[in-house]
Amino acid sequence: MSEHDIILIGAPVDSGKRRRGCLMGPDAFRVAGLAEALESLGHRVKDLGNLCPDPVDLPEDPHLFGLPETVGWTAALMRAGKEAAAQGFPVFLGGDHALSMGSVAGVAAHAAEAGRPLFLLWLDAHTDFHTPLTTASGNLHGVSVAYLAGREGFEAFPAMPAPLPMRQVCMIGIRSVDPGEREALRETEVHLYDMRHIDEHGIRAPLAEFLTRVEAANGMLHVSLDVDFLDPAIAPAVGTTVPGGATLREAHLVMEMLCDSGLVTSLDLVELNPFLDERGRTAGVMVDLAASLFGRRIFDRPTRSHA
Ligand code: HAR
Ligand code: MN
Ligand code: MN
Ligand code: MN
Repeated sequence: MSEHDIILIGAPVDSGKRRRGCLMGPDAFRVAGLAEALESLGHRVKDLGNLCPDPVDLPEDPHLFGLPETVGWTAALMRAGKEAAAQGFPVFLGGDHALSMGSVAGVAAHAAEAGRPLFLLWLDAHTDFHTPLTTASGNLHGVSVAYLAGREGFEAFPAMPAPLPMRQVCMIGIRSVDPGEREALRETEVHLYDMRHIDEHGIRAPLAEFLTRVEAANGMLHVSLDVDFLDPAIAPAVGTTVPGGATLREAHLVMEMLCDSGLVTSLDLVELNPFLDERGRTAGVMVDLAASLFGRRIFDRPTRSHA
């Protein structure tokens, strides 16, 4: 993989759900040695430090948790993401998954200006396809993909500058879907691979198929990696553990294939709650996965090994 100008953007978003702790995520990634790992792979790394949410003049919504703060984060991250995408390879250090409304929207705005389609790889136990109107929990980390797709119910949020066609979205690792999400997803052209699909066919085939489509479209590719994509046995530091997740080997293969493809242009590392970690173990796994995405490998192989 070629060298990148990597821009680390701390996004200590903790307003997307009730259980606190993700605000410590960006610093846990730093302490676990993310920048050093990426530099050792030959990349230039600039850490912008942690962002703050924009102040917004909006009342709380009794049905939703942390709406004004989450709207403020979306605005701030959208701006920062658009700017960083024009300068290098943004890596958003979360922070809970509500941050992806801003990060992906910003990158999408950049892609639209560059005249390229943006594809989104959502590595998660959850589909995060609720809207503020359908969520039962009121937790806004569960609505990010719906916002990015331009679904209704987001009037309080900044307008999504370039809504993503769902056929450009691929979800892998899915194993917790609410009825409202399932129904809404059925109406879309999302490429969705649940854990049963992975068990039956392996993780390589669906990812290779998606990467082929990204390449054929000359697309940009944003990867959003939720800690709970991984099995809780290897990644306990997340508030919404779901058993039966990706193994360490599956996750590394995904990252190595993404690296070989040369197609990834931005990345979120989200939902790490260091308060729930065991001696920094989960933060370490996430840093290792990021290193695989940026070129760490056991031996060199021909590039484009997914083709
Ligand atoms: N679907 C559930 C809800 O809306 C759980 C969402 C959990 N989301 C995350 N990120 N942890 O994927 O409340
Ligand atoms: Mn998520
Ligand atoms: Mn999740
Ligand atoms: Mn390819």
